[in-house]
Parts: sequence; C-alpha cells; structure tokens
Amino acid sequence: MKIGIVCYPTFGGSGVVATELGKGLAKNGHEVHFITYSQPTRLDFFNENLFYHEVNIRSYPLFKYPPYELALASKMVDVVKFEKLDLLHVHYAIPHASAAVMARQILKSEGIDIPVVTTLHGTDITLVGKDPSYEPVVTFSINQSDGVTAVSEDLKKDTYKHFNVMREIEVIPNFIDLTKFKRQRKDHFKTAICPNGEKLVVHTSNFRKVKRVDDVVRIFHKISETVPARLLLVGDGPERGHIEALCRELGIYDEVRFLGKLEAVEEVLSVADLFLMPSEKESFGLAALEAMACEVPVISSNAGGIPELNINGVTGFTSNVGNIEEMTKNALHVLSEEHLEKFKANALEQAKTFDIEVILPIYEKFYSDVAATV
Ligand code: GMT
Repeated sequence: MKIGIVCYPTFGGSGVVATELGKGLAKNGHEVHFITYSQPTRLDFFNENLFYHEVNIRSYPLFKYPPYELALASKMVDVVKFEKLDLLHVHYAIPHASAAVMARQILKSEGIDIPVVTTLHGTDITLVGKDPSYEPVVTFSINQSDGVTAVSEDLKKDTYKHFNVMREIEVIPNFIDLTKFKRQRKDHFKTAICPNGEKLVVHTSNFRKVKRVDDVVRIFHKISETVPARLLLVGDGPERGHIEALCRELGIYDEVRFLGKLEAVEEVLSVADLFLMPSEKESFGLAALEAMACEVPVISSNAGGIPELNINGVTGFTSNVGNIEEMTKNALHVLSEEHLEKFKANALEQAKTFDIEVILPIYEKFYSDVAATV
C-alpha cells in the first residue's frame, strides 16, 4: 500500500511509535510518506520506500496563532493527490485527526476517496482532548475516522468514558524492535557510572508533571539509604530545573546524572538494574517496554495501561500513584541478589509479546479491512 503517516516528529511516545511503524511498513514493501512539520527524529537514513513531506506553515502579521491544522490538511491533500496514497494514518488525535477528516472531505469533492485511520495515544484523550476547548472536535474526528485504534484497553475504555464515541475502537498495543532494543555488553559504561558495583536505576521521560519525576527522585533516595545505587535520568522537559533542585535538597546530587535527550537510550538501558515509571497517567508506557526489552524490571504506578505491560510481581511491581513507600519496598525486593535475575528474565519474556514482528501484521490487516469498507 501507499500510506501517509502524520505524527509529531519530536521525541515522545506517539512520534516514536509512528516513525517505527512507518519504518517497519517500508521494510515490508509498503511505500510510506511521512507528513510532519519537521523530519521525525528517528528517520535519519535513506530507504527507497520512505518519503518525507514537510508541512509549510505560512505566517502573516494578522495571525497571532498560525493555523497549523489548515497547513497540515492542505499538505495531506497535496500528498494524497500527487503520490496517489491509499490510506492516511494519523497518530495523536489533536489536531491530526480533524485535519485528516478535513483533507478527506476536500479530496472527496474532487472525486478521490481516502480512508483515514486515527491512533489514539494517551494525552490526546486523557489530558488535552477531554478539555472543553478541544472535546467537540476530538469527538467529531474520532467518529468521522474510517478506523480508530487505541494503544491499550485502558485508553479505549477512557475514550468511551470521556467522549460520545459511537464507533468501534480496536486496541493495537505499542511495539518494540527487539533487534535494536536488546541488552548489549556495555561493561565499561557500567564501571564508569557504578565503580563500586552500585545498583543502577534509570528513568526516561519528557520531564512533564504527569511523569512525577519527583517520585522517581524520592524513591531513589530511599533505595540508596539501603543499597548503594546511582540514578540516571534520561530526557528533558519543564520539570528538569525543579528536579535538579530536589536532588540538591535531598543531598543526592552526586548520585544522580542528568543525561538529557539521548538517541541511543538502549545503551543506557543495557546497564540498568531497575526502571522507574511512577506516572500519574500513562496510556501504555513505551519507555517501560524499551526497558523491559533490555531486560530491566519495572517499578511503576498502576495508572492507565501500565498494568497491561508491567505485570505485578512478575516483570516488576505496580502501585497506586504516589505510593512512594510501597514502590521503594518493591524496588528493594527486585534489586535483591535473590530476585533480580528472575525479574530481568521475566521482563524480557513479556517484552517479546510486543515484538514489532507480532504487532505490524495486525496494523497491516487493520489497514486492508478499513480500506475495504471505503
Ligand atoms: O507522555 C508522553 O510520553 C508523550 C505521549 C505522546 O503522545 O508522545 O505519550 C503517550 O503515547 C505513548 C505512545 O503511545 C504512550 O506510550 C504513553 O504512555 C502516552 N503518554 C501518556 O499517556 C501520558
């Protein structure tokens, strides 16, 4: 098929999933056209089946807010028409789904039918989408899409709870490329960070409030009171300054390293003993899946779709949001010599069920089913 993929090109779960999906589809022989405002971060190589179309946003003194959605819809019309696409797949409802629905209307008026598939990722539903300033448009564009998927059962449930959605939503979970995300031998790196055999705890996120990075630091602080440990924080975002201050306040600044936005996160995960994800909300938790694929057990909250991924007592533990005491107790249990190896092995086994080789054919079937109905 010729597939147009629309996503946020920056670091962040939905953009990563969309880009990896496009790469996988291209590998399977599909022609994939990315339509975004800048080159997706993980699309930095040549492949004969991959194309990139930049959305040009025309500014004008009258516009306090340049109308990105219109520029995006216009670009979709252009690409569908001239590249003769068979299907548009948009990731993250706002504003991609409504722009796609508009592009489809325009194309229809010119005698071109193009099916629109929308994938809901999380905050487009649970945080931003349900806000009254967006809700009517999100509801409309979900109902108007030709196919809708959600990345977890919990997100599907939340969508029905918060929006008047009349159509079926198919759950297609996120996936992982196990050839990229696997435990690599990086002993020199481990020795440099943990010279005295300390346990290595890792957290990766966009440092937004919803990730509760405060909890990460407080759990680590308590862990380090019992076992010698180091914390690596990967990513960046609005909470970073505050988190640095908290580390100083708790007197653990020397045990914590801020690595910023890393491309090769699998190298860090390869030397980790434990991954922390205490999020307030998390529709899926792709970062935890990346850790598990690198044989790292997960201590997480039980928010949203996380329990569908991190199996309590098997691949790590899940606790109520904010229950730092319990998360610390569980972290120490996992890190003990007696249990760590078993949790690591279980994490990998669970990650294998989300292998891209398993999930990609589900998307391919979904596309052909949707295309057949249009
Ligand atoms: O919150 C983020 O990390 C970014 C956000 C996004 O759309 O880029 O992530 C959401 O989508 C990811 C990919 O499907 C999921 O793994 C994350 O759980 C989800 N984030 C939230 O629900 C908070």
